[in-house]
Amino acid sequence: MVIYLDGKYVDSAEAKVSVFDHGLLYGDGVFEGIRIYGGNVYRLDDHLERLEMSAKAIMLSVPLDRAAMSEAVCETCRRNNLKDGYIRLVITRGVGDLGLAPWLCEKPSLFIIASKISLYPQEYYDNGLAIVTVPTRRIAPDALPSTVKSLNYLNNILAKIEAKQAGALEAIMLNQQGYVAECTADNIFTVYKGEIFTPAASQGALKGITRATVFDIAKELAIPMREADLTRYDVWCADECFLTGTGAEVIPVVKLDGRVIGTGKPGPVTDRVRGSFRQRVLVEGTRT
Ligand code: PXG
Repeated sequence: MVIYLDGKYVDSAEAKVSVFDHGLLYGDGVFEGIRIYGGNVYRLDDHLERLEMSAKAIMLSVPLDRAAMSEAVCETCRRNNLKDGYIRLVITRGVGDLGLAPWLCEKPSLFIIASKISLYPQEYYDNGLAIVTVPTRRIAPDALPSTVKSLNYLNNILAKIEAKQAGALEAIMLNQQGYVAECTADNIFTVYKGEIFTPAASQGALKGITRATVFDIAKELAIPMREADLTRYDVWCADECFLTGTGAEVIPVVKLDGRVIGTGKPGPVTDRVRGSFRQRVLVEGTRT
């Protein structure tokens, strides 16, 4: 495997960062997870824009401009002959000393991995996921904006451990007020009386690229959709529920906290959104 690392394409065995990198020492950095379908990088510009904004929010400079970044992503895919897979783009604060001070880190480090992805098993797309609500809360937006896709995923990881302990593959994280924020690596949606609802970023949701696609799909299919404050009750009593993420794409949820959602089978709105998503990824995207 060939990795892009700070301007060079190197073998994965040589792709190493320092133990003094603040990305490792403090989770000081930002990242993106991007998909490539049939040689087209899905919504690359949107991902690069989010990366730039995440970096701006933590006062980290992106080493390359948009065009050069785009080219580096495509070239990494080409060098690995990757047509379908998952791209991880990471910018760390770079090498510093053992103190927190980011201004002592001379230059940020940028690396790009173009690899395969492990998806949820197909049966969950066909039959839906059973998920749980976990005790670990989403970090409050006034502590760390949920819109920043940072290298600090520890609370999501704790939530993921709690999900596993409860026998679930994904989990709802609530915000400090007890409203549904999102899942550990996916945005969440409910369908109620023909309308789609999803928590706002102000409630602790990441502005997911797949989530943005669902807004576009809803518009195209003339399905009413809006952001709303959701409680667990709203999810238990929804007609349908689904999750979205770069890795998960669009996946139905049929149970939350032991309560069957709707009919207990993936619903018609979820199916339409999923169908439209599958179409879009095949035709949209930046050709590598
Ligand atoms: N919320 C959180 C907290 C996330 O980390 C999403 C929502 C969905 O956003 P996108 O832009 O992907 O539609 C994410 C996605 C994976 C994976 O394997 C995904 C994420 C992080 C790590 C792994 O799908 N972020």
